[in-house]
Amino acid sequence: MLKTQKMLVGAMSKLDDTMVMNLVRQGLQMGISPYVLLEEIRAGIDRVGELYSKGEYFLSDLIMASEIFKDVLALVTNHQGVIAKISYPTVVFGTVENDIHDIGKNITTGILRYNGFGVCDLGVNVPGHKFVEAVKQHNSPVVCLTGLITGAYESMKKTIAMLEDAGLRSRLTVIIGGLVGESVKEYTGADYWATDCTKVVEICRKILVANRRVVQSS
Ligand code: B12
Repeated sequence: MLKTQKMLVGAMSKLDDTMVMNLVRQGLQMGISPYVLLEEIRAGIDRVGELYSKGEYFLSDLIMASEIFKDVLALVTNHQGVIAKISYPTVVFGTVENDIHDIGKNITTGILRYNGFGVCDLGVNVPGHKFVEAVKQHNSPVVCLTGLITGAYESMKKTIAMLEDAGLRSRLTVIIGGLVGESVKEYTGADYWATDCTKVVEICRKILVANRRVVQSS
């Protein structure tokens, strides 16, 4: 691992935004792959998550981490050559109706983006018909729903029913995240649930390869 990369993990886990941005710029100038740099940022974010779980970091630190991550993502995706590598279809993402929690959604959409997925982020408190419109517009194979309050489960169920009514459900995979579990998956009619934001990439890749929307490189 190059010195810049090692320093990047440390700067990210210390939430030193100036240092992170400088190191990313430096890395890009040195010709380090943006994906390698983003991987180091992710390792730094993992560290922030660990410190949060131990009670050493607070929610404001998680928010800070996701803000730094957004800035880095903007920087690297503007870097020549990265956009051309984006090869996966668009995933439609949103926090469902009546729910405004979006910290986890923002982290998860960021992770999808830097793994090469297009993301149509509909925001928070999103009514079902907006998901239907977005799936049609982007011809998306995957919809991701975030929900953290009990009321979100009903909204998820309604949204999935609307996708069914629109005739889109059979070609769609629906993944739910937030404060969810197997029983919420069953209740809402979703295909997968995950509370670990890194799982989403693995699930999406599997689905897209199975549906021949991308060809797996060996
Ligand atoms: C921060 C917070 C808020 C913030 C939200 C700020 C924001 N911009 O999001 C504010 C203060 C605004 C807020 C408001 C409310 N909140 Co609140 N909030 C929280 C809190 C403390 C943390 C949530 C959070 O951001 N966690 C950190 C993120 C990173 O975790 P995460 O969202 O789970 O996301 C992770 C994974 O789930 C995954 N993920 C997320 N989405 C997706 C999607 C997919 C597809 C996948 C694969 C993965 C994935 O990725 C993330 C990283 O791994 C929780 C308590 C808790 N312990 O969860 C309560 C909590 C969720 N809130 C709660 C409540 C009740 C409310 C309010 C109703 C309070 C009120 N009376 O007004 C309002 C809700 C208003 C509304 N209509 O939505 C309750 C919900 C209880 C319930 N079962 O209904 C909780 C559980 C607190 C509690 N114990 O009572 N809240």
